[in-house]
Amino acid sequence: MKVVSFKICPFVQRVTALLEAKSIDYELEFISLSDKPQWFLDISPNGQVPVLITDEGKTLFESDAIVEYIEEAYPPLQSGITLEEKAANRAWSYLASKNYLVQCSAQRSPDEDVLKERSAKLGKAFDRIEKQLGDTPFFSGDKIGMVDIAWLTLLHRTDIVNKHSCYDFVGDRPKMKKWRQELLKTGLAEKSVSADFVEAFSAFYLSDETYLGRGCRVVDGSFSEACATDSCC
Ligand SMILES: N[C@@H](CCC(=O)N[C@@H](CS)C(=O)NCC(=O)O)C(=O)O
Repeated sequence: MKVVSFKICPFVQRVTALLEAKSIDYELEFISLSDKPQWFLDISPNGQVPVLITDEGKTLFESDAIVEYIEEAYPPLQSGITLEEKAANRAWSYLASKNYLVQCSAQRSPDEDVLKERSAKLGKAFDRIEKQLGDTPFFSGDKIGMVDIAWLTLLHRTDIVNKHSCYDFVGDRPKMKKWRQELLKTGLAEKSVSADFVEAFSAFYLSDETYLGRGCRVVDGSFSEACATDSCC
């Protein structure tokens, strides 16, 4: 199968993370979103990535639909779960994916005030998942599942931002912090993106144009002057 991709797209990463978690072979084809090729526009009804082209040549779009297809068409990540558990997984996954663009926009904040406002929005979703997390390494227990895959992209990005700027979108949420650690330990974050992902991500989100890129740091819960080194903690 083939995934039509854009390097720093979180919706694409959710799909590739699931493929990696299931050890399914796939090819990637990167396109430019500012100059979409005609073949892509011909097969993508919404003009967006990800698009998945199955081994049979069928074209699928919308990441929610694609991950559902991958979960059902191949040996499941989570076998033997009830319909209610499946529905709950969808709902908690949706809380992640509907916040991908919220996180993107927060990462692009030009200044402190905008960052505060945008990260507060993301924080509401983080509060809800923090309340729902238990004491197991992953969302539903000891094995990685669909909700973990959906949240992986958000948590991966919080980790990159945190390493660059000392600002942590996760904030004071201990269960999420532990969860992020467990998810990163699986290696799926790196496997689901290209080798130059951090570079490409940083060029867009952590450049001089963004508050995070200029190396904001948090002291006693508030932002202090910019610090532009790679590691300012
Ligand atoms: N609802 C879509 C959202 C995908 C999406 O927003 N993709 C972005 C890249 S991260 C895109 O293709 N943007 C190009 C455009 O909208 O023209 C999904 O879940 O697949």
